Amino acid sequence: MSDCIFCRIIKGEIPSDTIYEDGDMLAFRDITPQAPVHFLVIPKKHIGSLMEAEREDASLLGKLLHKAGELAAEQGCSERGARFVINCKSDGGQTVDHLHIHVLGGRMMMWPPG
Ligand code: DGP
Repeated sequence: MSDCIFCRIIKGEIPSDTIYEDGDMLAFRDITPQAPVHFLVIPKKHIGSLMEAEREDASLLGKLLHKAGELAAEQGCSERGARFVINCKSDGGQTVDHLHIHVLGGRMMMWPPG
């Protein structure tokens, strides 16, 4: 999608601090980090939100989650853990309409969310 910020990051039109890339996905540091470790894992396929994902996307979603866990460990969160967040639509606090998994770590997270 040409006007989607994350699609433009995938195409290299907007620079990002990339920590992982393969044919299916990209992981890069969040521009407004909320924790010492804060990166996003996104599919290269434009999917507006988790609730727009289709059944045929199930395998891709699994790959994204698995890689998010692996990267969290690589980024130093293996012992103390991390928070994995998918904001969805307005009530969920989603501001960029391209499915993304937030990975936050390096500090204790609060619960419940505000
Ligand atoms: P959400 O609110 O769940 O839709 O989170 C979107 C996140 O995307 C937010 O934490 C900030 C981040 N973000 C927005 N624009 C950019 C950008 O151009 N570069 C990077 N690295 N992150 C961005």
